[in-house]
Amino acid sequence: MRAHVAIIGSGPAGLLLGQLLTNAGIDNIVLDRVGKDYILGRVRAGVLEEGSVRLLDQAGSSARLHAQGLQHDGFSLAFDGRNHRINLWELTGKKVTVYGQTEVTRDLMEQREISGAKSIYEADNVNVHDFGSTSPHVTYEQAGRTERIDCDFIAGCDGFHGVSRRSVPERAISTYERAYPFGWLGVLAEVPPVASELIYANHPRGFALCSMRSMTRSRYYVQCPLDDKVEAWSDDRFWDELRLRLPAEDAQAVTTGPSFEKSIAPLRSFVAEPMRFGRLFLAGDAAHIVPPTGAKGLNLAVSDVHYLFEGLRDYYTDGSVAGLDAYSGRALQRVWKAVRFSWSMTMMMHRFPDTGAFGQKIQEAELDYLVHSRAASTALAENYVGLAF
Ligand code: FAS
Ligand code: PHB
Repeated sequence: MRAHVAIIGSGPAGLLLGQLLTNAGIDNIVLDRVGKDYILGRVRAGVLEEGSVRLLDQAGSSARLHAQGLQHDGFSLAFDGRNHRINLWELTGKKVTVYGQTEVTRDLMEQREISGAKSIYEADNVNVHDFGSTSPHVTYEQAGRTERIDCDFIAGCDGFHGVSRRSVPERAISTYERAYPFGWLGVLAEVPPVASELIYANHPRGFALCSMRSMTRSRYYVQCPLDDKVEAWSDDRFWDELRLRLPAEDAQAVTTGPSFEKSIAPLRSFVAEPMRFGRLFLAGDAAHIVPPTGAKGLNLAVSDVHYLFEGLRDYYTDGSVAGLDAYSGRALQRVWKAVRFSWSMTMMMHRFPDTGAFGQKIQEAELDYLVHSRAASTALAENYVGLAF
């Protein structure tokens, strides 16, 4: 097989890049080690920046997003028993769209099927080869045979645990990491959300987040110990803990019900530099991870794809390599700003075992200053709605 671009990973980064390339007449093959259903069964992000919506518009994959997505022009910070609204629209003139990553992925998969572009699922033992040369290739195993894809470029969109970044020699890559001493226990339940906008709660018992997928489907999270187990959390225990961490008005308004998804995700900040190695380009979680506190993970994958697509389009349109040469620097400049924001939101909103009552008071002072200072609220808001691509 041969393609201009081999894309490893059929998550949002790989599928969005594939769609943009296909629309531009640049043939590409998407590979994934698992099947579509497994990918669609993963519950992840929920908030899209305007820049992400625009790129999905450009890809032609946003019809359902516009029909079903919820436009939010603010969210609340809850602390010391009260809610404080951050008016994104008034502070930045921008909004965010609440639309689950699962739906973004579904839309992109459906569009790829319609386009007829080649996708290979359940590809075992995917490996990347000769990306330091001008003729890289990818191999994988399926039905007992080893297959080969010759290409011009490889896009490593295979997430944090993928093969792409691992294939780069250690001497050629620098990594920066911060692991947080807690995780998020998340549930999905077919119940109306407690409020019409998101609530990020700082509480002495721990962080909580009230989000949603629609006005009938809620997504909630509570901070939990790293070694916690989903089995230790009955629905009743979850609902009780969530309500303990919310202001009284919200705690009374929570509609409880059976959860149909419950999982624990660890939190980490991670960046790999550079994001380009010859003809191999890393995009999305393959290159960086952020704690979901700032709703940046999926949106960073999208901005990486924006920069990488522009570079590949220019290469195939007029032979220019400028965009490809600039990719890593351009992407990392935006990545680090989002990593900083996600880190700062995480430090401000969570209980850290070693900072005790003093740490709680410092966080409450920071939050009190933030919600009463237009300058500080504006800085928070412009990071949350997403910095320019
Ligand atoms: P993905 O991880 O989505 O996709 C990578 C794909 O590559 C997968 O389908 C995988 O099967 C495939 N792959 C991996 N190794 C491979 C190999 N060797 N060969 C072939 N294929 C391979 N972000 C937010 O903004 N908000 C959130 O609330 C949030 N919650 C999250 C919860 C969890 C548990 C995780 C893990 C992430 C969360 N994120 C969140 C971040 C998440 O949304 C990512 O940013 C987003 O999935 C990035 O998309 P991709 O880069 O496409 O990576
Ligand atoms: C979600 O709805 O899953 C979500 C929303 C905002 C975040 C994190 C997760 O910051």
